[in-house]
Formats: sequence, structure tokens, C-alpha cells
Amino acid sequence: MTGTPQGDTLPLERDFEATIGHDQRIEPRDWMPDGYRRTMVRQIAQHAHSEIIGMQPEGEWITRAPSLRRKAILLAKVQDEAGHGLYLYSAAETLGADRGELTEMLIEGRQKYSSIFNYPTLSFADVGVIGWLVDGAAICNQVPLCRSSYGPYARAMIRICKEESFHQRQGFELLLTMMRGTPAQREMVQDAVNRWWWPSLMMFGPPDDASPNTERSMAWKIKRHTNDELRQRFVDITVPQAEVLGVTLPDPDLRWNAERGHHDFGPIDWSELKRVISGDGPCNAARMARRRSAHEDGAWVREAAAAHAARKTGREVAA
Ligand code: BYC
Repeated sequence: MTGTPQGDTLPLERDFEATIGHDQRIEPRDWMPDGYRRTMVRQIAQHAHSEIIGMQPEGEWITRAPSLRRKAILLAKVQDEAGHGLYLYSAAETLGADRGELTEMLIEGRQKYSSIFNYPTLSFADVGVIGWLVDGAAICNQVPLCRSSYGPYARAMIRICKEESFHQRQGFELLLTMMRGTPAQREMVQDAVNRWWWPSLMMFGPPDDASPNTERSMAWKIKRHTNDELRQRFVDITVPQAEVLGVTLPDPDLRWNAERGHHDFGPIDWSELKRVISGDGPCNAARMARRRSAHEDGAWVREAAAAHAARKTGREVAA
């Protein structure tokens, strides 16, 4: 697919650009520029890793959920994240990436996962706030990705977004219940909102003037909006929800700007995002250690599956 001799690629490039220009999908067997393939593998792999690492902060609360109902909801949600990771690794495989190699790259620190999962979950209110803010931010980011130019990614995203929507609602409902509870419960919610608000805004990535990939990814219609556009949309959607909940978003500069038709918000500490992405967040080491040990613990499953597949292939050859 990428092996076409140099010089012969011009018609293929034209076809590719025309497909993108007509808002049609690029499919696995279509010719695509190496840079497009690399960008897709990078983004899909990071996204898959984020889903899998993202099971950890909330997973820690499954055994400590306050009721059977909350436990069942949380179990279902964390299991969904595993499913999202699997759809996404499958989408990356359609581009020729090997799932095992992607996992190795994550474990060796050569591929990234979302900064947001490097913060601790200190109380059960964090489960609600992750659903409301983190999944809420994920939905803002991912709904436009349902129209991403790479077919398998866009299709995976449709199902993921439906499930994320359930996740966001369960978080909001949990918080609403706590806000109608005792003063101590309301304090727990406010404390969790204070800790997760700014990291949630950072999920959208660096500001547009410091985002090296956005321009190219927008031209290829991999991304449909810039990081800042999506961040603004998230703030605008979230402010009225905070009012319904009765929580204060921890930003003294947050106010409606009638002229812009958007909320203004205060400066984001980009040095924190850089620190967290480069491995120096509050939980990076713990998240990676857990991921490594889960990978090692799963070795026997992978070996058994490979042996089973080899035996099956052997039987098919013999027949
Ligand atoms: N954390 O040029 P930029 C979820 C990296 S899962 C870490 O703007 P791009 C959920 C970026 O990768 C959440 N790294 O990049 C799961 C790039 O580095 P490389 C994940 C970040 O790709 C479970 C560099 O910084 N969602 O929602 O154009 C439970 C420069 O950035 C971050 C996705 O992956 C960050 N926050 O835009 C609940 C969605 N931000 O690769 C929820 C799909 C930036 O050049 N991904 N970086 O070394 C995307 O939409 C885009 O990849 C991003 C970044 C908007 C994240």
C-alpha cells in the first residue's frame, strides 16, 4: 500500500486528496500517505492506551462503592473502557500496527496516554466528577471524531460516544445525589470539582499556537476542530450544568462574554500539562507500574491464546 515506487504515487495522492475533499472515508486498503498512516496510528494508539490506563483511577473504587447499585454502575463503566481500548487497538491494526508492539511502546514510555489519568481519586465523589467532567470532555472531543476521515476509527468512535454519554450521565446523577445529601457530601463534591476542573481543560491538548499536529490533522480531516475550539465548547456546556449541581467552578475569571457569545475563562497552567505528559504527574509512576504488572500477569493468557491459534491453523492445514 505504501510500497508504490516513488514517482508513481501522484495519481494515488490525487485520489486520496479527492476522497478527503469529498468528505468520504479512507479505508484500510486505500492508498494513504505515510504521514497520514503514522498520524492515525499515533492518535488511535494514544487513545487506546488512555482507555486502558483510564480504568485504573475509577477501578480503585469498585471494591469501596457505597451501594450495590453504585458498584454495578461503576463495574459496567470500567468494563466499557476496556471495550473501548479493544475497539481502538483493532482500528490501529487495520493500519498495520501490531497490538503487542503498541503495548510495548506504552510500557517503555515511547507512546503517550491522556494526562488526565495521572491524577488521584481521593473520594467516591471523584468517580462522579470523572464521569461528569472527564467523560464530558471526552464526549466534546470525540463526537467530532465520529466524522474523522479514517473509516475504522470514525466507526469505532460512534459506539464509544454512545457509551461515553451513559458514563457522563451516571457521573452527573451521582453528583446530584451527593449534592442533595449531607454538608459533608457536598464538600466532597466541591473538593473533587476543585481538583479535576483544570486537568479536564488540559485534556484537550496544548493551545492552538503551541499544537504542532493540529494544522496537518485538520487538513486531513482527522481532527475536525482545534484544541481551543473544543475546550471553549466544553466550558460553555459545563457552566450551566455546574449551576444545576450547585457547585462552583474554581476559576475567578470565569464569566459570560456576551460580545463573544462564549464564557471567558482564566489562564491555564501549561507548565503543569507539560510536566504531567513528560511523566512527572502525581500518579504517572503508579499508573505505569500497574499497567506493567497487569501485562506481565497476562502473559500466560496471551501464550495460551497463541498456542490455541497455532493448533487451529495446524489442523486447518492438515485438513
Ligand atoms: N495528554 O499537537 P497536539 C478518554 C500530546 S480517553 C497527553 O495538540 P494532537 C476517557 C499529543 O499527543 C482521552 N498527551 O496533538 C477514557 C502530542 O504528542 P505527540 C484520550 C497530550 O494529536 C476513559 C503533543 O501533546 N482521548 O477520553 O493533534 C475514561 C502535542 O499536542 C495531551 C483521545 O485520545 C494530553 N491531554 O491533539 C474516560 C482522543 N494533549 O503524539 C475518558 C483522540 C496533547 O506528537 N485524540 N498531547 O508526541 C485527540 O483528539 C488528539 O490526539 C488530542 C491531541 C486532542 C488529544
